[in-house]
Amino acid sequence: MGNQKKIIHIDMDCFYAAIEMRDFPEYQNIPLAVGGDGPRSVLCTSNYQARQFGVRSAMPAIKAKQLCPHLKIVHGRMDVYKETSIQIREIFSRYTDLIEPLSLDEAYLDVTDATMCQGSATLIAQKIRADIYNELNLTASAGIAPNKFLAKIASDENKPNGQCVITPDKVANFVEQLSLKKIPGIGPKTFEKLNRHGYATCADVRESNIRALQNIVGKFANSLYLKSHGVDNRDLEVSRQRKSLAIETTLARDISSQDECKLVIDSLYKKLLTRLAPHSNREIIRQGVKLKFTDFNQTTVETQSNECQQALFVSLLSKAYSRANKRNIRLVGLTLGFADSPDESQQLLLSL
Ligand code: TTP
Ligand code: MG
Repeated sequence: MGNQKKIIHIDMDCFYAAIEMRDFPEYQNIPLAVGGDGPRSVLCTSNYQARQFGVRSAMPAIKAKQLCPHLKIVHGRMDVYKETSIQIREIFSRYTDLIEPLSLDEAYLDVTDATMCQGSATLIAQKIRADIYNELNLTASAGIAPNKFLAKIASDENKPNGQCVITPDKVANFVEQLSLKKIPGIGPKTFEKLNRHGYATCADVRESNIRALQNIVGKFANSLYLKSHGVDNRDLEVSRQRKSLAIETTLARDISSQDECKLVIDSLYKKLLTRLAPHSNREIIRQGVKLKFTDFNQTTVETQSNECQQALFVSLLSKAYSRANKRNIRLVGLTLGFADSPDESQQLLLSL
């Protein structure tokens, strides 16, 4: 079907714990949890080694210690987790503009119209996970499916450091055997209630009808019925779109001529075009060049522009370079400014 969406759900593996293991190698081969270790504190998360002992998120630290006496519990560093989350989102934005973050460590991406990787959502997910691993030294898992509901369930299938694709032709099969407790919104109590009425999997729900379900789960019945058929029509709730795209490089050695700067601009320009590809629907309104000098002062020259032109960057460079006053250059950067996109309601009107 031509109107099938391609949604990727990315979820970092034992996110807080993985960051602690990355930054403190002494935690790498021991069961580790993040949280308070006081008598009343609960855990935020734990690494996979600790999970083998039954240690879980939101578990009281005392109970976790009973299950795993040599568990090391460290305090969280929220500032580092937030900073890492921003870095992860920057990686997502290389592939699409349509990103819905759900928490610090997970997001939906809509890559239906993406052109990278020949439009293959599976390959895009692989590249995103490789970028995260190579640049941040962390692993992520991904689910790829025609909607948000299935993508989220899929990202959990091959955790940690794995991915799972549910192509449209596999949806029916996949939901058939899906346990109802995997459906977001069904907690342990609701699951038990459904069980008592004879519902354990999506197949059981499919054989039933909405009225019967309403008697058990009330107004959740509709959504449960649709989900059991693998249907979820929710669009992404996209976060505020980026206003600009910037790319820069700190030079291996300081340079002292405009010609050398121009060579750097030529190579940055090529990279900028690659980074621009996922944002091809955005209207360009500005171009800019940034130079940082050996004394760490920097200057930026910008001008209005409605396309990404190499020659314009070169002429902006001349102007920026004229401010060097014999200082050498240590960093060169290029920026593009975007017009605000019409918001969703306007887009809807435009499409009518
Ligand atoms: P999750 O993605 O639920 O868990 P996780 O990334 O630690 O592990 P998994 O590999 O199973 O995805 O949550 C992301 C982070 O949010 C987690 O590292 C810590 C924090 N968190 C809490 O602080 N309390 C909680 O109860 C949960 C579930 C998560
Ligand atoms: Mg996670």
